[in-house]
Amino acid sequence: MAETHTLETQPIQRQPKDYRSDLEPIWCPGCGDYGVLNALFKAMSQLNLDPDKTVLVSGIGCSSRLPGFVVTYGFHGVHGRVLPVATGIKLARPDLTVIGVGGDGDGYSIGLGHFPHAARRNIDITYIVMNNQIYGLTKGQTSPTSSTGFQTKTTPFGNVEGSLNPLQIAIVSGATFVARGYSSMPNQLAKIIAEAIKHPGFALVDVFSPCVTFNKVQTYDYYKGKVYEIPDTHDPTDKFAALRLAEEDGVFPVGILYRVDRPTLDEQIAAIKQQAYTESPSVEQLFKRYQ
Ligand SMILES: Cc1ncc(C[n+]2csc(CCOP(=O)(O)OP(=O)(O)O)c2C)c(N)n1
Ligand code: SF4
Repeated sequence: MAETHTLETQPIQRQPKDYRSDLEPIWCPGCGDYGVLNALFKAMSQLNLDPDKTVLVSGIGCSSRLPGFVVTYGFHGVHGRVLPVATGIKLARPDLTVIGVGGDGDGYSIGLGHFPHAARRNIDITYIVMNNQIYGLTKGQTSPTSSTGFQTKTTPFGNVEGSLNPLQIAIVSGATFVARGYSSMPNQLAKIIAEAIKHPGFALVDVFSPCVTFNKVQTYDYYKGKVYEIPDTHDPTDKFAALRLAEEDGVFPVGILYRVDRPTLDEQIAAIKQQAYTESPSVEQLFKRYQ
């Protein structure tokens, strides 16, 4: 009698290591981006994401190398252009999980024009920004999140500019999920990233990710005692409470600051497409309309 084979009916539970590609990260030893990568592996495993249905999109920078280290589809794009590329992918293929990654220079300087628009459109993507408050890849210039007074190669006498607050910009622009993580708290960061990916809508996860080579101010020691977990008593639907948390200076709340529900861009576009297919007039009717 021929041997019978039963089809695998149980979904495979992927482990964090299953998402690791053959490419070894070339970040400096101690770079915070390793913690972010590990947290992402954990989050992907917690959600059992299918690599064939997941796309990582990045710009340019040390942090933007991340898609190469993960077994998913990846798009290493142009500096500052994570969000338009990610938006296009999500609109073309709403069935995919789309995750944008990059640095604070990439996202909040050259890419800032795209940031409030992705937030207000509420496109269903997750955007993880590895915020080291400096340009790492180009060897240590100030970024928009660099602190005032910060001495770098471009600001040898100290940075005279104020720093922008990405969490507040995201909240006031209409993002429906806004969180902060810390690369040295990978378990908490993994939970935040998993919640962000599950969230239907634009989800920002800004992550403190120290640059050990060029940022000698915002170091691991600097964050010690300053980073604290947002207490359960915080109501993440309270916009003003979220803005106040984001405003805190000298101490840094990590966790989910803001989370609300609103229709996403991709579901609204899909509905309009459906309407256009079912209600579109014939060519003859269109000609008549313009006669
Ligand atoms: C259009 C364009 N402008 C400038 C650059 C040079 N450049 C490459 S990476 C980078 C900044 C990277 O800093 P950040 O995004 O903070 O990432 P990090 O390297 O710190 O992870 C810059 C200015 C570029 N590649 N393309
Ligand atoms: S230069 Fe900084 S950001 Fe780039 S890999 Fe090294 S530590 Fe990380």
